[in-house]
Amino acid sequence: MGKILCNNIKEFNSSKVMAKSKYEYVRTFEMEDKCLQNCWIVVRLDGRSFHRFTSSHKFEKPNDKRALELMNRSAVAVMEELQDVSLAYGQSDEYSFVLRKDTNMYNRRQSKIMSAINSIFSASYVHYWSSYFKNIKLLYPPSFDARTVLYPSDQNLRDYLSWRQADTHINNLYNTAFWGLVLMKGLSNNEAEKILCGTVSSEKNEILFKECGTNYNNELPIYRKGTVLVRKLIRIPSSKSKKHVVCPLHVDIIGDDFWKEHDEILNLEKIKFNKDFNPEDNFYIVRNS
Ligand SMILES: Nc1nc2c(ncn2[C@@H]2O[C@H](COP(=O)(O)OP(=O)(O)OP(=O)(O)O)[C@@H](O)[C@H]2O)c(=O)[nH]1
Ligand SMILES: [Mg+2]
Repeated sequence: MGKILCNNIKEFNSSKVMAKSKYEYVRTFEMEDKCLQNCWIVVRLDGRSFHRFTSSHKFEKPNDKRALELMNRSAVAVMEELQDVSLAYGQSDEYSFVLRKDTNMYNRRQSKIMSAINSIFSASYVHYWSSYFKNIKLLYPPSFDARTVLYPSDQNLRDYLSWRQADTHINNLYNTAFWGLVLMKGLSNNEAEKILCGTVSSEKNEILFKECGTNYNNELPIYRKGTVLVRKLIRIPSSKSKKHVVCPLHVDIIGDDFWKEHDEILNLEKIKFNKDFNPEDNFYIVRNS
């Protein structure tokens, strides 16, 4: 029975190849959306209504480390699947993916690239949820919006990433001070908001230190800097061959140091061997390499 069905399918397919159906013309309605050559392609995802999602799932305030690590794991899944994503940067409920400017993935079709990234990321977020939120049930499916932006110069790309990291700093300093006043000092949300209204960074640092005894510089780097994911080759003590890994770093990406140390990214060179790699550091082995 199974064999007959199989033959039928074959016949149907070959006749389809020979004669185009009268419906074929609808393909011409598809829009050309090829990303301009020689530009960095950046896809940014952002959690949809995560204010609601995070409160429904009782995320810790102002930062829930489990949530950030789940975002990182989902972003690594994107890098495992799509080799031309050379760097990713994430904070809060957002992640940016940078594709090599010479990528030919999906013939550079914007909608294919963006939808593949969003789908791998969103599915992974659900898939890995229980590994990070062990006893917390996922109450409803989280979702993400996505946009694609092209950057024609290396400086534009660096400025884009600097913008996202500056945003991390601004938001995190505010949120740390706000929740410090509310959760540690017992102020109401309105009172905390009034105290912080119109303050500059140094004043927020001072309020945090004086009122809550918190030195902002001692907050975890993952909160203050976000996470940048880079590809490296490392030698793992238990294995003789070099392994392709993705390393999560919580470092400054605004200054030159990061770009000098990881110059293979902008120079479009091969993944570098990291001889200084500390086995104590976190890394994810890339499955599809
Ligand atoms: N408690 C907690 N909330 C978080 C954390 N990370 C993100 N959020 C929440 O997620 C929101 C993300 O901000 P937005 O993306 O501007 O807001 P949104 O509700 O997702 O709305 P849209 O993106 O416009 O759909 C923050 O305002 C927080 O409410 C976290 O670690 N802990
Ligand atoms: Mg959001």
